[in-house]
Amino acid sequence: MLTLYGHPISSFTWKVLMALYENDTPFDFVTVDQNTYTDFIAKWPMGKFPILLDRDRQTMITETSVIIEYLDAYNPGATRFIPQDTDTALEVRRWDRVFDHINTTMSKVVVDNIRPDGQRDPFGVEEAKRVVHAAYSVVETQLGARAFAVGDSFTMADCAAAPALWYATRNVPLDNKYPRIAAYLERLNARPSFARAVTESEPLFHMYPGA
Ligand SMILES: N[C@@H](CCC(=O)N[C@@H](CS)C(=O)NCC(=O)O)C(=O)O
Repeated sequence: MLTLYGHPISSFTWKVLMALYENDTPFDFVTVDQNTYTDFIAKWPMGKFPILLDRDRQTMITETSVIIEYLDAYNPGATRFIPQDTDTALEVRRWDRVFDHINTTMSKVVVDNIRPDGQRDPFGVEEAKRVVHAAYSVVETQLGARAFAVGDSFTMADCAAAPALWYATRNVPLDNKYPRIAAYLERLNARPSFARAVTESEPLFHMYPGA
């Protein structure tokens, strides 16, 4: 049995939820909060979530990209996240990294909004926005006429893209400069696996100023 430790409004948790929902993979969900934090941090002192526990195989997997590769290897379903072709697989991993980079960089902008006066970092925020715009521009070029981030099929890169772009575009707006990203995000928003992760978390949006 699989158990995912995460938080319903965490963008990296959405990335893995999307992969689980794509294939209707059964799992239990543990919300990382004040009640479960001690247990979570004992399991993974790095404190980064989500993490996945596979009790049948008595193993713990951390890092969202590794979790999704793990699901693809040990719990495969109709949606495959890593293509068989080596070169296409490398492209998927490369764009997965780009979208995770957007995700992490965007969170600097969000976190700054909730810092107390006097502890904000305007230079760091401007630099983060510059990096996100640079990433938008390479993603815009990459998308071209594609429906998905890499090749013709949905992959792990799209699992990374959906939450990263959903949150990033609310905090670093596209400003009508990236029409392919806007259209791609609409397609991702309409994907049932992602729509489900977002809808389920809506009651908690008030907890996160960037949502
Ligand atoms: N590289 C990690 C990033 C995970 C991550 O940053 N998760 C955020 C939640 S969206 C987190 O754990 N934040 C709490 C913290 O950094 O202490 C992964 O892909 O799993």
